[in-house]
Amino acid sequence: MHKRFVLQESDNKRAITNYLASRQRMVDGALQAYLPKPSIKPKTIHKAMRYSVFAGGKRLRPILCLAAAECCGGELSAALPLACAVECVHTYSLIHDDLPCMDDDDLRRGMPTSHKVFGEAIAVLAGDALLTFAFELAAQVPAWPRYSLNDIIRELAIASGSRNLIAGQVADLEGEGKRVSLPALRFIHQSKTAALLRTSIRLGAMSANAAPARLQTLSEFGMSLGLAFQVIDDILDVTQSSETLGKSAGKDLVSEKATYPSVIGLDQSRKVAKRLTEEAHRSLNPFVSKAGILHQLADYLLDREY
Ligand code: GRG
Repeated sequence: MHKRFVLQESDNKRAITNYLASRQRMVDGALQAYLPKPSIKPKTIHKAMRYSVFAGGKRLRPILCLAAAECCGGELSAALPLACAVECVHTYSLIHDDLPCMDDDDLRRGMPTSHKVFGEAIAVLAGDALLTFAFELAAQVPAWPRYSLNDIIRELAIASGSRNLIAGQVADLEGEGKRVSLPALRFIHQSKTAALLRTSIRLGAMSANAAPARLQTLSEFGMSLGLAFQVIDDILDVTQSSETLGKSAGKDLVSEKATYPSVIGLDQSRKVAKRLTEEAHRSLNPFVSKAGILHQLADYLLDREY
């Protein structure tokens, strides 16, 4: 490979790593400020909420929300409550997914899971409280000329509800130990992963009062990116260690979960992830040059190791 190209590649990698670190700090600072303090009664629940939120997640959904707002010419401060709201929904889903009655996992974000630390009842309640808190956060944004507060709340509710996030979890649980077709697997990925990713991006765009055509473009980007993200998650489950992932690796195989590698094999899964990422890039064409950071995030996610 040409030396200049190698240099440029490592510069790009450094730039995106710095970008992610600075956005993570911004999101962490906002979550620190927004979440009820651990000294507020009942202390146990507020400690449990904070424990999982600050256990070390990548903050991918809030970062995408902020990036979409920026690409549409919006203010980061306007998108921040929504960015934090999607992270709260995401963290709730992880706490509940780890419960003994679901995936029964001991490790998440490199730390013992909520029910291991606080017990099952408090873990259920911490998840419930984070889901509810997400709506409290979303309800504090103003209306924008094109998007009412109803639109915002409805967007978050639909992505988190029984036709998306929960639909995916139900189909995932019901598919365990069974032969799952590729369309059924795509439905699981679309619902349990891509819908919330897409909504994170849409909420960012809505906070920038994006024109409907722009919102549609970003929805398509979010869906392809979300599907690619889950295929990569499936691949990492079989190729990486628990230490690298911060969660139990190889779990999908043990619980006989339908995944891309189990249905079409690792090589084909890598091709699918690449194709979906290319689709995500293509869907941004109408943005011409204004979506640079979204392109970079898509490439970063394809190459990620955890
Ligand atoms: C509603 C209980 C319930 C579950 C919904 C989201 C979910 C279904 C289950 C959680 C486990 C899982 C495999 C979700 C798919 C999405 C996904 C790959 C989550 C992990 O996201 P990352 O890698 O996690 O962004 P961090 O910890 O970095 O935030």
